Order: sequence, then structure tokens, then C-alpha cells
Amino acid sequence: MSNGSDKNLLNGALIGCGFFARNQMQAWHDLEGARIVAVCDRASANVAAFQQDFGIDQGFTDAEALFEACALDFVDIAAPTPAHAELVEAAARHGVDVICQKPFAGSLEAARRLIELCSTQGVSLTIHENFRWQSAIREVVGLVADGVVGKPFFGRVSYRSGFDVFANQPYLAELPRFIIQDLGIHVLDIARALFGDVGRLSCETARINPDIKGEDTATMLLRHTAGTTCVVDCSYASILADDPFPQSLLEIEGPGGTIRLQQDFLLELHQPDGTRECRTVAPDWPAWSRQPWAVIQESVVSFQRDWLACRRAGHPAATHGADNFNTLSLVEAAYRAAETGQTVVPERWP
Ligand code: NAD
Ligand code: 89V
Repeated sequence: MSNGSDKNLLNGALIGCGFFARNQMQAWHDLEGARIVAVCDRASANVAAFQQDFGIDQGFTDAEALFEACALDFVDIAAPTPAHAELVEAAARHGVDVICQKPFAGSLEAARRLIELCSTQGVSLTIHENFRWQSAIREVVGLVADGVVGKPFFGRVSYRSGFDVFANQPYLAELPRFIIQDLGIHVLDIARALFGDVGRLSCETARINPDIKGEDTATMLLRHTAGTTCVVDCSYASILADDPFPQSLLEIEGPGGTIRLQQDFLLELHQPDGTRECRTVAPDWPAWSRQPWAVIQESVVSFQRDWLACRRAGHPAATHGADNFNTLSLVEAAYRAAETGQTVVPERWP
């Protein structure tokens, strides 16, 4: 927990006091070196609830008033995509470092403009892309980076569930673009963390649930520039007795072996001699976490811890704005590929 007398303590504000922001508030509370001094939401009831639940003195319903009143080191934006432009612009104008939730900005054009604005204003911009920070995913990313199976020729990043995400996040049912934009963005980012950037991509989608507007299954085929072919598949229409929500399962094949991250954090390493090493890489759950969300909640703490370390060291966090542009561009490419039936070359940050 933060210590109010520490001179190196960063003062932050959280904007958007909704469903997911509670995890971000809990994580800040767990971490040394930063504290949330103010919260802001358009809805005064949400401001009051966060002030009470997290003991925050200052509450605002207008972001401009927040920036005028508080001397902030950073802002953590947990408001939805349509609010990003206005809020990031205000933070940049006031010289405040920005963390912003995914999916960032709403379009590649808007993302580019905001990344450039933050750079011009000399503030850092980091997208709150937390799935690659899940400890089991990080373990596998580390094994691949260490060359444990050699240069991967095949990968699969798979997220399949029938969990009722609409109960906590009813707005998801209204999105004309649903699973790739909301969830696929995370699994595409895991594919980038494992295998690097993508040269071309194809995609098939379907809407299985008749009560929602967007697609709820997507199967994407990625050719990474370093040579790996990767299948990224996601579904919220899968009927599974042992539903793994919200775990991402991995498979990586290289000339030196195969890595599998199976359900419930079982990590397998298959060796060329036909043997297999197995171990469990279950996370250390935060005390406040609750199943089935704990795997995501743990990654929020890890993401924010890393952001703080990078901020102190003065270098960009892994999912800085320009990096995340290359994940966002895979989302755009996937929708274009699904619409046209063509293989698409994603845009890349220069
Ligand atoms: P939510 O609707 O529950 O909360 C959003 C809050 O933002 C609301 O209280 C709303 O009043 C407020 N808001 C909207 N515009 C605002 C503005 N201009 N100024 C101040 N407040 C404003 O939504 P949520 O489920 O908490 O999702 C929020 C964001 O978090 C979305 O972008 C979503 O994709 C993301 N999310 C991320 C993860 C993850 O694992 N990274 C998981 C769930 C949601
Ligand atoms: O992570 C997310 O963005 C969430 C969920 C896991 C429900 O898809 O919206």
C-alpha cells in the first residue's frame, strides 16, 4: 500500500468509475509508489461510490475540472473508447502521463493522432493491455524468448468460453463489432508478445448468439514477419462443461519441442526424445481477487506494477501507445479480412 509521506510517491487520478475500474483501484492500493488522489466519472453516483469504497477525498464529474484542481503525475483512464480522445487530449494539455484502457481511441486515425499528441506534449501514453501480463502467459513468453523450443513454426492462442459476459458488461451486447474488438484484441496482443509483428492476416467470424449485435466467434490466421504461422481463435458461444473463462490457452511448436499452456495453468514442455515435463504455473492471486476473474485481476496488478517501474526508470512500458497501435491494427485488419474474404496486410507503426 502507498505511504503518503514518500516524496517519490506519484499522484494519480482515475477517470471512469465503472465495472472494470474497481480492479484498477484495488491494484493501485496494493502497489507501493503511487496513490489515487481523485476519481472522476460523468455519473455523480459512480464518483460517490468510488470515493466511499476506496476512501478518496476528491471527486469530479468533469475531467477538465479534475485537471484544473489537482496536481497529477498520471491519469488512469478506465472510461470507454468513445471518451478516449477528449480525455487523453485533456491530460496531454495538462502535461499528465496517461494510462488508457483498451480498445484505444476507436480508429487507427484517432490512435495515431493521440499518440503523436502525447509525444509532442512530452507525456507518456500506455494502453492498459493486461492479458500479456497474466503470469502464466509471461512464463510462456519467457520460454519462447529464451529459445526453449527453437524458432517457433506454429502457434495457437485460443480463448473459448460461453461465460455470460453481458451480465456485468451489458454494453457488449450492443456493439456492432464485438468479440475481436473487445476480447480478440487481447489474444492478438498475446500473439504479438509471443511471435512479434504480423505481416498478413485472414479471418472468419460468425454471430451465434441471436441476442447480441456483433460477432461472437472469430478464427484468425496470422503470418508473423519472423516466420511463425499462428491461429488465434476466440469465442463466447462455446458450450463447455469445464468453461475456462477467462483463460487463454497456448500451443507453440518449434524444432526443439512443443510448449502447451493447458487449462488451469498446466504448462507442458514436450521434448524431442518423446518425454514431457509438466508443471503448474498458477498465479499468486491478489487477496481481493474473485473467481472467475482472478486471472485478469492478477494481470492488472502486474501491468500497473510494471508501468510504475518503467515510469521510475524513465522508459516506455511494453504496451506504450505506438506498440499498441500494432495490436489495434490487427483488430482492424481482422474485420477487413472477414468482410472481404481477403488476406490483409495490417498497418504498422512506422
Ligand atoms: P462501464 O460502463 O462499467 O464503466 C465506464 C464508466 O466510464 C462509466 O461509469 C461511465 O459513466 C464513465 N464515463 C464514460 N465517459 C466518461 C467521460 N467522458 N468522463 C468520465 N467518465 C466517463 O465500463 P467497463 O466495463 O468498466 O469498461 C470500461 C473500459 O474497460 C472499456 O474500455 C472496456 O473495454 C475496458 N475493459 C477492460 C478489461 C481488461 O481486462 N483490460 C476488462 C473489462 C473492461
Ligand atoms: O477483457 C475484457 O476486455 C473483457 C472480457 C474478458 C469480458 O472480454 O471485456
